[in-house]
Amino acid sequence: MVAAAIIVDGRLLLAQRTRPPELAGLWELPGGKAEAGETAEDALRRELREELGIEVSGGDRIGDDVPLPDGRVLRAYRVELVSGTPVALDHADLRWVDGRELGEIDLVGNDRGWVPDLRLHLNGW
Ligand code: 523
Repeated sequence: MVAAAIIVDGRLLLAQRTRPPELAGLWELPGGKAEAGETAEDALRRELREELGIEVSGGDRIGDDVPLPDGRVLRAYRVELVSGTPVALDHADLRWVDGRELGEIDLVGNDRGWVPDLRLHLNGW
């Protein structure tokens, strides 16, 4: 599983989940499942095109791997917004947050461990 940290002008893009019910309403770094044969960057480019209608590039790791209960691993990557304006095609809503807001928003549990790393990127930008 891959998740994207998209930072523009010192703000991080968060997306609000619609499913499953236990995660609906919580905020996440957008992303999804890498398909067989896809690199992480391929998967991020495809998922973000499908979910947000944007083109991204890059893919340096951010934060630690998060093991999921089903045996998969969730990894976050810093990507650059190349073109487009994000639209919530598969999420309930989108928000751009600064470092302070990132600490106050209700993130999905799996993404919470990345907050200190994300803050470094937000403040150092
Ligand atoms: N997470 C998660 N954080 C996060 C993402 C992108 C995903 O905790 N930033 C978890 C949530 C789900 C699982 O990863 O337990 C699958 O995410 P989902 O539903 O966004 O990805 P899909 O739809 O590509 O994959 P499947 O639902 O597994 O088919």
